[in-house]
Amino acid sequence: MQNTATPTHCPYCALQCGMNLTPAADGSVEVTERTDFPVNRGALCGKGRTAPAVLSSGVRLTSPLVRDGGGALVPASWDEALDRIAGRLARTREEYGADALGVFGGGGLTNEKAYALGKFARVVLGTSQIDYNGRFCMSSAAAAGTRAFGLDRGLPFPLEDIPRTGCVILVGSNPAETMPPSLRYFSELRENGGTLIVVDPRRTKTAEQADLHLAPRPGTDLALALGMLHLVVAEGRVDERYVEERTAGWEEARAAAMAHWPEYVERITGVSVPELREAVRLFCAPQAAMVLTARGPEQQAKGTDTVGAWINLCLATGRAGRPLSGYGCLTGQGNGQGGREHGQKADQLPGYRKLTDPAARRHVAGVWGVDPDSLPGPGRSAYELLDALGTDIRSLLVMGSNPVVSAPRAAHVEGRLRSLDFLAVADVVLSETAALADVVLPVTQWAEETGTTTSLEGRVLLRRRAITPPDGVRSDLEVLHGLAGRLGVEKGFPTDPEEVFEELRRASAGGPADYSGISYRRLAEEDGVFWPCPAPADDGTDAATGTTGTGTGPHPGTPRLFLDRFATDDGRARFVPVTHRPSAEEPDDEYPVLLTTGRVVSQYQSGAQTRRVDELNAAAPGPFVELHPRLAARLGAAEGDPLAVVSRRGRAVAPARITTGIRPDTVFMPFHWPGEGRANTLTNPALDPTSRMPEFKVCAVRVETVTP
Ligand SMILES: Nc1nc2c(c(=O)[nH]1)N[C@H]1C(S)=C(S)[C@@H](COP(=O)(O)OP(=O)(O)OC[C@H]3O[C@@H](n4cnc5c(=O)[nH]c(N)nc54)[C@H](O)[C@@H]3O)O[C@H]1N2
Ligand SMILES: Nc1nc2c(c(=O)[nH]1)N[C@H]1C(S)=C(S)[C@@H](COP(=O)(O)OP(=O)(O)OC[C@H]3O[C@@H](n4cnc5c(=O)[nH]c(N)nc54)[C@H](O)[C@@H]3O)O[C@H]1N2
Ligand code: SF4
Ligand SMILES: [Mo]
Repeated sequence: MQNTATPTHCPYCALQCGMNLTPAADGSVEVTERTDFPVNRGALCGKGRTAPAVLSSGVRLTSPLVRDGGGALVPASWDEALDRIAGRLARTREEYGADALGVFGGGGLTNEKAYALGKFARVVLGTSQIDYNGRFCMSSAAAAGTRAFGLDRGLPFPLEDIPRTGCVILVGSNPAETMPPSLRYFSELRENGGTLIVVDPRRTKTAEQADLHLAPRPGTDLALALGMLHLVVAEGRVDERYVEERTAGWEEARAAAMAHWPEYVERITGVSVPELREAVRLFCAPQAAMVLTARGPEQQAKGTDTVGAWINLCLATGRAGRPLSGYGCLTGQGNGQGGREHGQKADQLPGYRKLTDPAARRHVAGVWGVDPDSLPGPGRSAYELLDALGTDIRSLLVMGSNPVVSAPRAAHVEGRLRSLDFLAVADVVLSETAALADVVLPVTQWAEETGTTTSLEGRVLLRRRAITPPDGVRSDLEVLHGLAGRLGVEKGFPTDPEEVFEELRRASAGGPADYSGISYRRLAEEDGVFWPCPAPADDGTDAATGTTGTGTGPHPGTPRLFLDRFATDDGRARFVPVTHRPSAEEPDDEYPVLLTTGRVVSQYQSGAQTRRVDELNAAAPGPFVELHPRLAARLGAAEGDPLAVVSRRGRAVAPARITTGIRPDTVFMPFHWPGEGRANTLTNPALDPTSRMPEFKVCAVRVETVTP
């Protein structure tokens, strides 16, 4: 082990803050400040600072576990555990066919793991039934970005552009809690004279810093964006020349927007006409402006159209594909971006290629050394896959997700998981999902292994191994290698991450997310490399595509996309005509209140990792129901009283947290906890028709006081 600090990145969110890991005297590691990485310049949130706590053996898994005859999980050897998984998967395939095998991945997995997992499903198992938790994350923004721009990269520009633009609209994004070190980009924007508009049904810590806070009813962002576009047209603020030169489809989109009169939009959203006008004035006043969305508008059954409406606003005003202007999505998980590019998604092959594209199948099959016809077609989306467990899908491998806590309609999903013939989970801790498994595999963590992630900026980064893992754990790559061998595929699943990355480069070459010009050596020397980064001819890595490079040395990477043209066939961005529609579940007499869900700063996702850290638990000990004093008074509830929140899916109980910072018609629950206070017991799995994103951000509930 090195005695000096190892520069690496945080295991949690998509900001991928740089940090140094320094070995401590007792063999553990300490997080120390790393100021050379430009994105966070040393700043970390509490989760990043305390991440090493999850490395300690008291809270993590250090031995494989298998179910014994009495149904208890007991320690077993690696051979026994892997043999059992391979045997059961093979038996399921024999009895029911390859599509009875399911694989569920995660956006926290490194690029190497996500790539190997997708290849494992298609090549070793031969199943089409693979998807991952990123479907629950930014899939609506990805679908809308692809539709409008021909390419989805969360942010098409680096964060450093934010302070230099004129106005930013942050829609359903709460970086004060979800990416605290990124807040400085927004405060610098304001110091530079720019304006910040926040759209959120709650007056969050982020909204408190805004020049203008719009608080729409949950699920109505689509109407809000259309109302703003209506005003842009009515006030003569359309950038006609830009629309003419760089876009297509304006007439239809314009007609759709004109049907959304400001007064009508006010009735739908609760945002007043003067507020709408003010938002349009602030957004259109400067030369450059941006719209950034996160999960608020995206996690809706109309998320793709909702993001499309915000993109239309950017296009009509000439604010996309120009310096310091554009639409971006703030991706969430540590490798939320790379995790959606390399093939763990149901319809995808590495390099952001489509599984239905014959040329893409030929290219990737060539790299994998298999017949293109042997590759299965697209499978089901995440919720649909979970919903099919125990019926069409009989055995499941989970790697990097905890759906018992994080999936919508979670009690039902938990039941589906229990109804499986066989469940295997690879995790670092005994998550609520791992606790249901027949075999649990303990894997290495960020600080113990090398790998790459792609941050919310599209910046590919190198995470370095800083310490030796404890005895008894193996990496996810070793797991896939071990299972592939037992299932008769001896080659093609190396355990060395760099070897996997070298293959990923070739598989991605020529695809939309081209990594072929990126190497571990480059990543070790640079502050990351933005994709696309094709390999030049002299690099020798373009053999797979036959593409000839420019001969001008390494490609610099692409921090800014679309400045000359969009990634569509004709280079023009596409307007999509969209119109308002209600949420899948609107309030009624029985369920009169809207529930929305989200995050708090000191817990991460399903909480599997952060609920094992004392300091974070002290700061955020459990679930709560945030509600307005007026609603509390109607219920007769005081601060801290237990409240039952009941939806058509189930009932959850958590203490009241009363605040004027939320709409009186809405309650909010964070989703980080299992058990009685599990928010996802309540959520509605209504899916967006394009992205298949569930409606996490709005459903109808009834709130009741509970007599203890
Ligand atoms: N502390 C912490 N940080 C995290 C995570 C975590 O779990 N904990 N997770 C990471 C991941 S994977 C992700 S995806 C990101 C998510 O990052 P964010 O999107 O910032 O987080 P959320 O809290 O899910 O949602 C943001 C806001 O949307 C608002 N909202 C709810 N309904 C609506 C609506 O209908 N319209 C609008 N406009 N807003 C609405 C909520 O009030 C909330 O303040 O965070 C990342 N960072
Ligand atoms: N109600 C509601 N529900 C939501 C959301 C919401 O806003 N509201 N947000 C959704 C979003 S955006 C997301 S991203 C999902 C996330 O939900 P989950 O998919 O449940 O996310 P995590 O809790 O991060 O789960 C990751 C699991 O993998 C383990 N793990 C971490 N690293 C590794 C690794 O390298 N290898 C392996 N094998 N395991 C690893 C962790 O210990 C943990 O158990 O939740 C979704 N659910
Ligand atoms: S903001 Fe995200 S990447 Fe940065 S320290 Fe916190 S969790 Fe880690
Ligand atoms: Mo996410």
